[in-house]
Amino acid sequence: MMQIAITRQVSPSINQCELTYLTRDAIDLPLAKQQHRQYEDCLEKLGCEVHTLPSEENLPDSVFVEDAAIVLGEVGIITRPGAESRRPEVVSIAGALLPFREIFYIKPPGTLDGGDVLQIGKTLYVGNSGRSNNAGIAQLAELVMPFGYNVVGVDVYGCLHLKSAVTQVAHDVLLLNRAWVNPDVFLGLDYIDVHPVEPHAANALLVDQTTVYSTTYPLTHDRLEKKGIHVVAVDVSELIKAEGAVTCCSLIFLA
Ligand code: CIR
Repeated sequence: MMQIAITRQVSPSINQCELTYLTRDAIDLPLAKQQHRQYEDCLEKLGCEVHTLPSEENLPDSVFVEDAAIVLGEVGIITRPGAESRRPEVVSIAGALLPFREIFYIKPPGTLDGGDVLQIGKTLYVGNSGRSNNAGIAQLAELVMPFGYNVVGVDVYGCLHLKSAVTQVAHDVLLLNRAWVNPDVFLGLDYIDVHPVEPHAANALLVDQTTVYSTTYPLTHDRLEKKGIHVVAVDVSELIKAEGAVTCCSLIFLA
């Protein structure tokens, strides 16, 4: 079994990206590309075989491949992103997943962004966000039920996606911002709070035993290390200006 990571090169139009909670700040395209390459190098070092799709000139947010699909052990779900400008992104992602998984689709009126789906074992926590609606969450629940997954809808407040508010940093440990999500939802799991001056710091990418984490949040990084979490830092500052972070730049699965 190989660990596959699907990524996509940064779009030359990334400065036209969707923004919801951030104000627009110029993104340095060459630097964004360089940071993205370093992110891919990091995944490779962690044992992933990186499959990079070519950049999409007219899809500003297409580097954020996580939002276009949910890849489970048994099946791939192609999403219907909440932002209309992002819907065409799924076509090439479906093509990239087809060799590895049977594919199902979220259909209108459902909307769902992969950034709203946090998988912990056989439970899929799904953010009821500005991007994912009840119809999308219900369709997902129906599609994955035959494979033994349980879908739990989670309210999120004041952030883009569920995984802006909470991610997994170790087998049974989450990193979260309790202003954006209620920790009581995650019964039986331990959690670490982001440092109060770093509200955006809850997005971490767990690859096996290692947590890939942005250099932008040193205070929360310290908290993770003090709790014994093994962290590898990557600088994704330009992608953060597009309201993205470390989970959203890849789709990682075994094949
Ligand atoms: C958007 O608003 O859709 C993009 N600018 C950012 C998406 C980030 N995706 C993610 O965190 N899963």
